[in-house]
Amino acid sequence: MRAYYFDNLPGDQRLPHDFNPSRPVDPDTLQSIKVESWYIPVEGHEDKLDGVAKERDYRNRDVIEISKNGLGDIYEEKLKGFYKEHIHEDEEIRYILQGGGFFDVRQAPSDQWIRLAVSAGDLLVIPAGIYHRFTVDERNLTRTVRLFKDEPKWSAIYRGTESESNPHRIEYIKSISVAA
Ligand code: KMT
Ligand code: NI
Repeated sequence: MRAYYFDNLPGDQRLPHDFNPSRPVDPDTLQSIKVESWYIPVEGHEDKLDGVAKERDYRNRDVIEISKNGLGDIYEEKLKGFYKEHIHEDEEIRYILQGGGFFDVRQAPSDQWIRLAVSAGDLLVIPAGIYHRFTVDERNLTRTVRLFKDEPKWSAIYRGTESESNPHRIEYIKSISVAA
């Protein structure tokens, strides 16, 4: 996984949006906003992924293919939805099987976007309460395992007044201020 500051320029969300020269984000910065990642080669990943799932109490999972093929007519609409800034009340855990994409996460308190470029083998954990969004890249394909603590339910809370007062948002902000 590569992490760098998003260039904030208009244009296709599927393009890298890397500054020139690039402004990489170091592991300490990712740690300070509670983003975690591992690399597990896809070939023979099952046991290792099961290990992480067991250790962190992720009891459910499904596989989703974000592509024209996988989603058909709703592909473009889904892409727009994933790219709308939101939070969740649980961690977002993704293991990329094929293709890749970009998870953009907001660094607090500066509110700068950090772009996480993921490809096959990347396991990414985005904490509850962090503002983020997702897009496929120019490959137009992300096949990913979604891991869940409980039932595979997934609701997004879009950024606004309500998200700001959400207890998981407040808890997240508190947790990163103490850690800093
Ligand atoms: C989310 O909530 O941001 C997503 O599930 C993105 C799609 S999974 C790569
Ligand atoms: Ni999300």
